[in-house]
Amino acid sequence: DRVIPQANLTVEAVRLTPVLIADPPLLNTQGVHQPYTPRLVVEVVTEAGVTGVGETYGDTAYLRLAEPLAEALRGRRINELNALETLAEAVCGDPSSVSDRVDASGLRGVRTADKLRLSVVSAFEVACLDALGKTCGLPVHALLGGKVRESVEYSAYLFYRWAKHPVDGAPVDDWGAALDPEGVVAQARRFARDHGFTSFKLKGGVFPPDQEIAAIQALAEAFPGRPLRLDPNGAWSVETSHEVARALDGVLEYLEDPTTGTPGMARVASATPLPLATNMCVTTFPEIEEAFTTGAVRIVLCDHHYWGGLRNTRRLAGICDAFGVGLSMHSNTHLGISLAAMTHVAATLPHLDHACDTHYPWLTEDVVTERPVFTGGHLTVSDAPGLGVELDREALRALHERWLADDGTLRDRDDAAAMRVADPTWTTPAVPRW
Ligand code: GKR
Ligand code: MG
Repeated sequence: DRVIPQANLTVEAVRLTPVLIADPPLLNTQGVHQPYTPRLVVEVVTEAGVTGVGETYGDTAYLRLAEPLAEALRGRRINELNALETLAEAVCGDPSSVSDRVDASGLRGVRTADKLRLSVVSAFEVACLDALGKTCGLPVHALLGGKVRESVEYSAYLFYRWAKHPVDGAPVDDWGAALDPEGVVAQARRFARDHGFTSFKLKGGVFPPDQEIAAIQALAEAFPGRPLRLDPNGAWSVETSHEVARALDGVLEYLEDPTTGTPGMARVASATPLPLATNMCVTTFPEIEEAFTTGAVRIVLCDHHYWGGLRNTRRLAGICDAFGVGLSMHSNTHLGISLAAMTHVAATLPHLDHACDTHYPWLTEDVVTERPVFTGGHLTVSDAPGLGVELDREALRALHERWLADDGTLRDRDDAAAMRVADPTWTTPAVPRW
């Protein structure tokens, strides 16, 4: 009776639910967030009736890859995780047929067909781990080898932003605008007050570099000694990056993706003692060698969505260790399912050297019944079976209905299109922008 019956591990059904979630008007170098952003919720149900959940990008291209994988998973076992990537390769078809329609923004690095598929696989892997954990009575971190910390630290993710979307009927919040150093510091103070964050990241690439340097200097004055990061998503030339690095050396904990491409990052890195970090030029295993051997980056921001799941994230962490490269964590707009997955994997990484990024505090909606609470900027690692989250079916239904009702304009993230609502002349800026 100590053996788990096979039926308890066999997948009976997989449900895919695309949703649209409210998103504030956060600015980045490509434009501004749309009023709603797509996410995909994946549910894996075993023959014993246990449901595991996962979450990934919800743009149409991801959904189209997820459909055949959902079909192919039926009858397989939730513990056969090493076969997931090969299964996806076999059944998802050639993702190059859909890759040109997704994430034109490039904020997540160059989007190759493989990356799209891995981002889809990640949600299935997390859902299987959740179901497996619930079946065995073990938390996901235990399935990954066990936690090495009781809580995971997150940073406040500061954005330049408008007070509201320039669209009638769009969701509104009470944050107000943040378009200058004072606004950024006020935003940081609210994050610190409400969630206890002591580490701060500013999304840059929005205003000319001098203004963003001034915002970081204002943060340094307001929060002396606290870790600060600036991330313009590759908006600057190598020369501009040198200037910013000179101005902020000793002020920043790290500078994230000042310029695009590994060779450019290596040129910036060679001229500054300031550590460079990336979630753009190292987002797949084949990209690691060049970046690490040329000294282009000292910190990689892992993201289990890009890398194909929690186990691949641990593999990445091992490679970083071997090269003496530090580890941090990247985020895009995401729900509580992914936040739980991020927290579990982060809890298992011995050399996670920096507070993780999360967009979560910007969100006013979720599909989990209990919203996680940050204390002192940390989330406690759950020891409940699986991820430790429960789906709020009513919320999931409502957010899915919003997706169904959309005419297609919001089903693919398009920050440039959202910007054009305010400025019809806006085109995605050429890189480098400054
Ligand atoms: O949400 O606007 C945003 C961010 O710019 C996001 O798309 C990036 O992927 O947060 C990300 C980053 O660190 O580059
Ligand atoms: Mg980044």
